[in-house]
Amino acid sequence: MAPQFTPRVFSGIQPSGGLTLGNYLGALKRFVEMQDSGMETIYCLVDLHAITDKWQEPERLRQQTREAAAAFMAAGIDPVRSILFNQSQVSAHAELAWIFNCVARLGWMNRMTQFKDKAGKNAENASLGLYAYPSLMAADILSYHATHVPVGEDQKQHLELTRDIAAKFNHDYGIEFFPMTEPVIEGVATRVMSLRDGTKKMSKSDPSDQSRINLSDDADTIAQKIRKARTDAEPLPEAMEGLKDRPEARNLVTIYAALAGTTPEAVLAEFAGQGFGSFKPRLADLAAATVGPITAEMTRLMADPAEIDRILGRGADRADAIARPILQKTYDIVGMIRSR
Ligand code: AQP
Repeated sequence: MAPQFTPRVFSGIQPSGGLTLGNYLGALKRFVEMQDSGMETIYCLVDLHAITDKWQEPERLRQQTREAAAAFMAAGIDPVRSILFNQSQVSAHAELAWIFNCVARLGWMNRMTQFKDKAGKNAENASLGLYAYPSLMAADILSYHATHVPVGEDQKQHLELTRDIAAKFNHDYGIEFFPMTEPVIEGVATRVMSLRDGTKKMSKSDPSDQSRINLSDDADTIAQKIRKARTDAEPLPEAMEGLKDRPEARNLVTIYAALAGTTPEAVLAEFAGQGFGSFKPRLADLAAATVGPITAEMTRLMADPAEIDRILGRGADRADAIARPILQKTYDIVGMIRSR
């Protein structure tokens, strides 16, 4: 009989820059909801992933990791009810990733669209770490036998690969050891787009700061970015069908709906026939009302970086206590001698 896995939530965010409204609406908001629903939740600042794409200035990486931890807590993650830590403090992630590098097939990795997007035309110059990123992500999740992973739409393919790795491992060794993790891709804004180009994802590493709303932006900056956001000259339509070929307009309506806790259809019912001159200031107010309290709390938490480090250390101890036995058992299944 297949084993029953206890419901357990795991997810992470790269501290490769300040967190964006996309990270918040697509991931962090859901992290908080899952924690508040009473599930066992483990959240990670994936600093090993953060060095796969670009070289990170060491002091800046430390700062970004603390800032991301502060953003998690300011958004509602309670480091007592959830486990909150940075990935590199729990070595099981990197160790299990090696085993998974030997399970995953090159053909699977070659299909990963995020690698193609991030490596761009110069794939020969991309790091091996960027290529192996999805294998490390599978290790992040399966180190905890996590059953549910809340993510934005862009991570769907990586979650499918995680299931493929788990299934092949289980099949190769003839044991139902790793669970088939379920992606949780829910909410109105699972893919928030850039403010400068409605066909590109809002991303913390986009070279243009104008393309995103950062969780550290103040109300004036948010208003200015939304005022300058690319749109078109048409008024808002009555139904979503009318936004089919208007990616920038659709994006702003979706962001509004997610922030207001409603649907894009309800937003259009309110604003149909109006131009962006009246819509944008209302969106800016809504965004500032969500981001403002988070920014204020982040600033308060960042005043004591040593306390953030202590919280991450305690989280890492708790995470290690779950991951270490799973890793030991994995080594045992694979046939590695464990004699000390
Ligand atoms: N624009 C987005 N809309 C919805 N969800 C998003 N996420 C990221 N961008 C959006 C979700 O946030 C979580 C953490 O993502 P990540 O930091 O691990 O990596 P990413 O997906 O590559 O996000 P970024 O911001 O684009 O990072 P960089 O620029 O460093 O690569 C994930 O659940 C993701 O889906």
